[in-house]
Amino acid sequence: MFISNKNILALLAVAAISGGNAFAENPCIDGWYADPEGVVYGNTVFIYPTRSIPFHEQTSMDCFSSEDLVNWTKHENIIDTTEVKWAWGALWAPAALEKDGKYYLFFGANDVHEGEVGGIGVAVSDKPEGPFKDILGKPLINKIVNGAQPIDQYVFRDTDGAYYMYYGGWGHCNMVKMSDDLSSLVPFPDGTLYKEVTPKDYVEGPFMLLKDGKYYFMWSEGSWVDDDYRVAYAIADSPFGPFERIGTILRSDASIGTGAGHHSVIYSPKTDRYYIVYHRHPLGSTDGNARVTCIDELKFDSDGKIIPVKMTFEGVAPTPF
Ligand code: FUB
Repeated sequence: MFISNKNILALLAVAAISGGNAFAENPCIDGWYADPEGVVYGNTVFIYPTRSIPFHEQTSMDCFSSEDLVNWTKHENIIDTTEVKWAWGALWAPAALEKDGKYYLFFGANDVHEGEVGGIGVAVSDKPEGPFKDILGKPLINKIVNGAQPIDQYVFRDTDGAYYMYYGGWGHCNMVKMSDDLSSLVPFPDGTLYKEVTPKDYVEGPFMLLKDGKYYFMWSEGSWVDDDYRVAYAIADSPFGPFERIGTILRSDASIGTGAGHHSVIYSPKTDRYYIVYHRHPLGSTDGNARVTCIDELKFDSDGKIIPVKMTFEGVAPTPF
């Protein structure tokens, strides 16, 4: 009997979910990678991370693709600072999405401070794995508004087709509305361009998940170099909040890894399961940049609350998308 690759994958997924042992392993990709943005394009999952290497060497980005969360293909140098003329270094924390057949990559550059060039940029490609071209030739957001460093953007498509970007470091989170071509900001109905939506204890790394009509807003707290780095969340009825902190969903586990945070969430419609893609420090590491990318399952209780994540070494079962 002929069994296609797709059927083998589905069989493996069922076997693993029902007690088999063909799991993915954590870290799920080799190398020092942080701030992973997981995105599903068709039946393929992409991870866009920061290269967590010495600061002045963070001048390029790689991405990774997989059809099962177990086997990953590396796509090297999808964008670098020779393409982004205004960026001299520190390409951080990408956000990726597809719109109208084009693949957009947002990123932070230069660890920008007041009066400097840098901030959030936007690039585009015909393919998810790049190469990406800088669209504007300058930052999309350069200014420090409401105290928020322009880094760690996440771009969210609401049910009415509006695109919002949540971003911000230094303990402040802003929300902006994006133009149709995702290359400029447009005012909210009240004429403002920036709305501060900072939840209690927020530090950086915002992420939004729409599930069952509720807006699950998540963020990282603490310092990313320390063991107390963690992820917390709120649930709101609107993308504008208010975002009332409910609790911590990801944190250090002294038997698995420390400083777990800056995450994203992906959903497999084929298994109806959610997965958290995040970074953590390996046990015993002392270098703040020693960060690896991992995937574990994200589960909800019967009230829709997020159950704190159990980090693992074995990772998740083979999963089709
Ligand atoms: O990787 C560089 C910075 O570290 C990110 O922008 C922050 O979110 C933190 O993870």
